[in-house]
Formats: sequence, C-alpha cells, structure tokens
Amino acid sequence: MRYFEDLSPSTGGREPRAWLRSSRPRIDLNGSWSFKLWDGAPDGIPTVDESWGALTVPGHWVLQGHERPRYTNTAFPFPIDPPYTPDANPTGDHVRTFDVPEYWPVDGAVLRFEGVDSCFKVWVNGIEVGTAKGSRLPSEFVVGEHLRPGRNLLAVRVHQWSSGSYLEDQDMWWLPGIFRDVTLLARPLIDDVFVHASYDHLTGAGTLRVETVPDAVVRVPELGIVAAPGESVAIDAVEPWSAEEPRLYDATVDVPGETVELRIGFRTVAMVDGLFTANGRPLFFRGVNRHEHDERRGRAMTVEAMRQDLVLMKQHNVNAVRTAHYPPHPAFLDLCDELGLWVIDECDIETHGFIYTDWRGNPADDPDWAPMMLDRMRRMVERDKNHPSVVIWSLANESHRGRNFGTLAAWTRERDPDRAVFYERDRTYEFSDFYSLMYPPLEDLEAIGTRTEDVPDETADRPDLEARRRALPFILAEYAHAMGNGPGGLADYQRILEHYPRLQGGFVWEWIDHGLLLPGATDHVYGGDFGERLHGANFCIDGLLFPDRTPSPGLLEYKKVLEPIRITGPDPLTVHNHRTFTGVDDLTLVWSITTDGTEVASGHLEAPDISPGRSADLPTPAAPFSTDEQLLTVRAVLAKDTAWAAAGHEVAWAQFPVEPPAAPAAAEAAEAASVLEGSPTAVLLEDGEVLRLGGGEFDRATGQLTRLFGHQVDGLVLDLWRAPTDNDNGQGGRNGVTQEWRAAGLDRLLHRVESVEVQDDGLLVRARVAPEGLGLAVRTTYRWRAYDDQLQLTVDVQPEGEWAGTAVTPRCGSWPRVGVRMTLPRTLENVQWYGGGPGESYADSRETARVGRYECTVDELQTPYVVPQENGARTDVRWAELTDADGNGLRVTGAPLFQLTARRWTTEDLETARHRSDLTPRDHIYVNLDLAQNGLGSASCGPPTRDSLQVAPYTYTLGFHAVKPRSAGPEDHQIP
Ligand code: IPT
Repeated sequence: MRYFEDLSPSTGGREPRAWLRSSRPRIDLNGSWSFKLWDGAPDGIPTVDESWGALTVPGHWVLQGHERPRYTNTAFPFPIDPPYTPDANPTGDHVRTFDVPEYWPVDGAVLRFEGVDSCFKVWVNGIEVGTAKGSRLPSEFVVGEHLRPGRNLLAVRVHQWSSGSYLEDQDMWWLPGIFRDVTLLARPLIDDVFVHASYDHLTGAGTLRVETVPDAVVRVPELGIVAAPGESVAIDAVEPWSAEEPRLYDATVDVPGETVELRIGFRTVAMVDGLFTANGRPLFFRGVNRHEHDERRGRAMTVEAMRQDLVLMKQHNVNAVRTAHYPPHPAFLDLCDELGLWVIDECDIETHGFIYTDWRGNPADDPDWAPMMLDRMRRMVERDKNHPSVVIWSLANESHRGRNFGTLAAWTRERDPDRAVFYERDRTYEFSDFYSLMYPPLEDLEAIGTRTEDVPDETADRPDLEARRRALPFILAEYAHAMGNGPGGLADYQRILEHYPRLQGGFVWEWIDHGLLLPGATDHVYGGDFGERLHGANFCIDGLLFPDRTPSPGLLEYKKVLEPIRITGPDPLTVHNHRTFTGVDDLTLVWSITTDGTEVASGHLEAPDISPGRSADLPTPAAPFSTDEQLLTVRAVLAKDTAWAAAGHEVAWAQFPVEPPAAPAAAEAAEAASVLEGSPTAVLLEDGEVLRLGGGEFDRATGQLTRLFGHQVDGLVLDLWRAPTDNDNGQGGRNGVTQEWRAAGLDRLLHRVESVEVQDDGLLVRARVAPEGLGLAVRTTYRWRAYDDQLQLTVDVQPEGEWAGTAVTPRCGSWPRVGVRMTLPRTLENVQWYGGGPGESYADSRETARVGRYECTVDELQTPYVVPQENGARTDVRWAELTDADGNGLRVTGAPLFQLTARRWTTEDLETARHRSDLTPRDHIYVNLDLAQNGLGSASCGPPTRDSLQVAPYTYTLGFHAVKPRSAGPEDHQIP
C-alpha cells in the first residue's frame, strides 16, 4: 500500500513535544522554493528541471496560480473509499537548497514542519527521511546525519489527498501545500518541557512544577525561583492568569548550551459542583469559532493577521475562542496567552462526509484508525500543553459517535489531568466533560438551563450515561450562523445564556468569511465559482469579519450583547459588573445629553469600584429643559491603554430617553402645535394632467407622484420585497422564509390603481397590489395632504385573500418589509439622518444602533456582503435628508420613526447579483422608506427567525420637505 493511503500516522518522525522558544541555532527554510505540480503521485525523487516554477513557502499552491482551490462543506471531493485516494491526486513537489555554515552543529539536527496539507515525504540530500500526515500538526525528522556543511538539498513531495484526508473534512477550502513554517533546528538539548503552574484561589498561592530533561535548571526571576526538573515549588503569593488579566511570568529552562524561554501563567481549572471553573470561579465564554483564514494566503497565516484577529476579538468583548476545527498556528496560542483569551483547542479530526454513507465506515468508530487519530491528539496536546490560555482539549468536530474517542479521551486525561475534555457530536457525551449542542432553538437552550431537556435517544436506555450527561455543564459550541446579513437574535441567546448557571456561554459561528481573492481578482470567490459540480457554494461566507478582516455589522452587534459591563437606567443609573475576576477600575464613565441629536451637556462619572457580579448606582446627570427629544448616553471606556486597545476605547454603553422636568405650559402648547394633525394648510390644484399639492406633483390619471419640491421622482409605490438574505433562504430550504415569500408572489407584485380621488383636503389614491398568477392581494391607499412646508403621505395596507393558504396556495405568514419605494435623481447622494446608526440594523440586530445624527454618502450606506443581499437599512430614523452637492434635496420625517435604505441599484439587481462586481450603479438612487422589515435570524444553519413581520394590516405616515442649502451643524457625526 502506498504510504499516503496506509493508516500509519507518519514514519521516521520524532516523538511529539512542546513548541519551544529555544536559544539553539536554527535555519529558517521559509521562502522561495522550486515547485512542480503533478496530476497524480509520481515515483522517484523530485528532480528539478526547466519545467519547474517557483512557489512561496509557507503557502498553498492553489493560491499561487497552480490549479484551483476547492470548497465543499461536508462532502469529500473524492469517493468515500477509505483509505484510498483517486488516481488524480494533485501532488506538489517542493525543492530548495540551503546553506549550513561551517560552524553549525549538524549533529542531531531536526527538520520541523509546522503544517503540511495533507501528506508528505521528505528527502534530504537525496535520502528519504520520512513521511507524515495530519495537516494542521507539526512533524519533526532527525536529519543531522544527512546534512553537510555548505549547500544542502531539501525535497518535499506533498499529496493533496491521503488516508488522512478522511479525517480532515472540515467545512472549509481544501488547500494543499506546505502552509506553515519549515525550520531546521540544531539538536534540541532540552527535548521537551511540561509546565504545571496552578493557583489556589483560597490562599493566593501558586505551585510550579516543570517537567523537563534531568539536568536542567528552571528559573522564574520575578518570583526568585530556581528549581530542579520535577520539583514542586510553592509560591506564597502569585498573580493568577485569566483572560481578563493575562498575567504572565517570564521563565527559563537552562542546560549547558540551550535556554528555553517560557511565559508561565498560574491558573487552575476544575469542575466544581457541575460547573467549569478557573481559579475558583465558574467561567462564562463569550466566544467565537475561529478558522485560520486570510483572503489571499488561505491558511498560511501571518503573525500580524493572528494578532489582528485577537485584538479585534478583545475590542469586541470576545473572551474565548474555539480553534475550529484544528490546532492553529502555534504562535496564535502565544498571543492568546499574552492578550487574554480562553481557548478550546480542537484536534484536527472531522469525518463529517460519512453522513453520506449514513456513517458506515466512519473512521472514528473503526479501531484500525485509532492510531492515526491518537497520533493527532498527542501531537496537539504535546505541542500546546504549556499555554495557560488553553483550558479545554476538544477531541474533534462533527465525527459522529465512535469508540476511538474513548481512546483519545483516556490518553488525554492521563497525560494532562489539569484540563477538561470536550466533544460535541457524541450524544451520550460519554467522553466529554461538557454537554454541548450546535444551533439549538431558544426553547431548547432554556430547557437545558433548567435541566429539563429531552433525553437524547442515545442515552435513553443507558441510565448511567444519562445521569452523567445530565450533570454536565453546557457549552453552546456553535450558534448564530453569521452567514451574509446576520446573525439576528444574538441578544435573545445572550439573555438565556447569562440567565442559567449551567449554560457556560457560547461560540458564534464563525469568526471570518472564507472568501478568497485569487491573484489579480477583485471579487472574493466561493464554492461553484470554477464550475465545480460538487461544492458548498457560499456556506463558508459566514463570518463576523469580512474576508479582509473588516468587522461586519454582526460583530458590532455581538460586541454590544456581550458587554461585560452593563449600564441600566436612567434612574437609578446602575453599573453592573459581569466580569468574572476583575473590578471596573480600568474604566471611566462618560456621559452626554443630546437634544435632537446635538450634544447639550456632557461629563464624567466617578465609578465606584464594583466587584465581579456586583452593581452600583450612580447619580443620573440632569438635563437642561427642552421640549425636543433628549437622550442620555452613558459610556464605559478604557481609562488607560491596554495591549489591545487605546485609552478611550468603548467597552459598554447605554442610551436612555431623558424625562424632562415638568414643562412650562407655553412649551407644552408649542409642542402640541407641532403635531401634524387637524386641517391641512394647502389645497390641491388641478392643472390639466398634473395635480399639485404642497411640494408634490402627481399624474392626474395614475395618481403617481412625479415631482417632490422640484426634484423628479418616480415609482413611489408599496414595497413588500427585499433581496433575500442567506438567512432568509434557510438551509436547503429548511427554516427559511424565501420560499414561502416567493410562493406568495412577493417577488413579482404588480400594481393596479383603482381610483385617484381629489378630495377637499388632499389626494387619495387607491390601489390593489398583487402578485402575478395568484389571487391574494394587498389593498393599499396612499393619502396625500399638505401642511405648510410639508407634504404628508399616509399609507394604509390591508392584506386580502389567501395569505393563510389554501389547498393549492401555501401559507405566507410574514412579509420581508412594509414600506414604499421610490426613485430619486442620482445627485441626491449625500445622506444625513437622525436615528439609529451609524451602521445598518434590523429588528433582531439593533442593540448596537445608537440614536444620533449621522451623515455619509449613499455608497457608504451599503454593507459589502460578499454575496450581495438585503443590507444597509437604518432603523428608528426620525428624519433623513438626501441632498446634492449644493445642499438642495429632500427631507423625510417619520411619525415618529421609519427605516431608511438607499442604494444605486434596485432590489432586483441586488437579488440577482452573485458577487460584488455584479452590482453596477444605475442612473438613479433607489430609496425604501419602511415601517418595518422582517428580522434576520440565522436560519442558514439554525432555527427559524423569531422576529417576523406578520402579514397584517399596517398604517404609517411619512412627511416630505424641501431642503435648501445651509451650513452643516458642527456636531454631526461622521461615519468613520
Ligand atoms: C457545523 C460545523 O461544525 C461547522 O464546521 C460549520 O459547517 C457549521 O456547521 C455551519 O457553517 S455542523 C452543524 C450544522 C450540525
């Protein structure tokens, strides 16, 4: 059997060990290598000739112009024929020379690969030294005897497919290659180090024991420790490590000729009374699932991008990361130690594609595969065992139930009893210290919180296992599928997660969109873009970051709902500390009061020190008198710079309406007068085919608005449609609403004006809005009136006919939106509004929208989802203006609120576009003024949306005004 198809994990390699920062000499072998791609696995030793090209290592050849990347979600892109691979097994030969200096200690030197996807063989100076599998794990070969001073030749043959691929069916791009660092290390004298650093929260004492080679000396200068290997040293008082205060102590391990540098964090994790604790306190994970992804480099991550990920997580109140679904580059965990994140380190095992054999032949349940699986677990645990940030070992993802997990869990517990073990997919949870699920509906989560969940089928006749499972704490391994526009509903999940102690937090799926930018391209590609027959489409474009690492609105919403400090009020104004370990003395509280969006007062509040879990009341700032809308905004910001944000960075905020002091009678009267009820002040003029009312001109025959305060407008009609989001579409048609919306014809509504009635006080247009081919309809009236400088429109909507469904017509229970659409001249491209912002918001993703005055251009209102879909709505808008460069334009007011969307393309353009570049600006601006939109949800992989916009009668009112040039208010917020 060929080595890449056998079940041996690797041959000729060294035993796994920790990733160490050593003083021993090393030669960096990253850089430009010679490269040749073969269709299948060639024989013989790679030999460079003129047909070879160059390739950058670390890197994936498919992202450097050789063949193409491939994306499938669950399906293996080869027959399920374990352990075999198809003959067409792309194989990349990589060759480079390197110089070993005369003085360099070749004896016992080790060649180390941090990650090669998926199987490789290595030759040094023409001598085969070994093979390895396990893409996201290190391999080491002793090569010293084959080296010589001067020029040496290194050849690596990488097979895209191997028996190992059956264990690597993660939902991500298939990206072969030497994608992590390659290094030649002088013989390690300190072979391995295992740090055990615990913390006793009752006494504040620490214990340190470092296992390493016999003659080494362990030093922690700051603590005055000089210890022998294996010696247990008690320290009376240490500062513990936590994600909130990631205190690290520099340490060294020395032998003559080698120093290893360590950063030690003292912390103890334990299960106490059915809860997972660190340093004596139950942890609460505000987490994300993170794949390694770079839009150009794939999984060949730079350290800068890793740091950027973690800085962004910290800035967005994320405190935990699950390394979905494989061990990350080792430098990532160093950064987690340094910046402070709790880590679930997940092994490189996923056999998901066996769903297509109904799990027949699943390697996880086949003892023949146990050695290969255990090899992976050992390589992860040994490599990462010294990171205080890693608190949980995850055996795998999505590999069903299998006996081999028992082997992995037993070995792990034996080797490292000081951490917990996690595996989600085995419904008995026999080998896991946690109960866990993915994407449950809220009701299920609530039942788990109260321990009233249904018994899983798998434990129904195993009372012993069921009793064990029911006692376990719960982690929500994945939820809130952030595909496209969404997720919605984060606040609902958070409320439940925080309410029940058994629920120890969750991990949103997922951190970053996997869109790839191929050389020279401007659009991000996803599955199907190369005409592949089997692919996962855009299912991996489901992150909180866009592929270029710009935060999406979903991440901003997550930041808000995760706030570890909560501010409630306004009277009493209370600050709640939801942190686990630390007080709030790193924060400053600042407040401001705005009147109609303009700041009129501001100040600081002295925050008393509040211990974790406690709260304190503060004096509510007093507002000056006003009859206009007044809002108090209180923000908790960092008082000092940290490693991940500068002083002033906002951690939490809240906004409250200010109750004005009792208003003097005159002011009340003034306020009453501004309410637009009673008699209209302008009358309708008939002028041939044109009707004039206030600033509006209408077509006599159709009742259509044609001009507004001199600006040409078109097509102001009822609109119920939006470009479906990925979450509207559901998963394979399940749980989504798009199908139902299309079945009800909402994507093909036609309008028939029934009457244009000129009335004493205005114009009444009655219309029937109904889909092609169906009998249902929406009776719509547009009532126009004019008051002084305002033209007012009241839209009344009455559903009629078979919305509830009949034997032949499916039920349609919700509408995408209720509002009007209209077309404006393209020059009215400057937008100002007073309402929710600065970014988009939707019914179930609006916690982060703050009421204020904002301005930007129509182009800047767009959210650049990789796959175009509904986006960019601003909610709770009191008024909005669209003006041209000279300041002429229109103002729209709500009564009191509306939702604004404006773009240079139509909803239909947005709906049919598959990539950003499919959207071409048209000659107009298309504006939607809505009463409401359907929620977003996360049904692309999850339960149906809860915040649905019911099919029902609605009435709402808008006012239109002219805008003339004036100077902008100095307080207007700019969208950054
Ligand atoms: C879950 C996978 O674990 C994850 O890798 C990803 O594919 C996610 O779904 C959806 O994007 S599997 C879950 C649907 C049972």
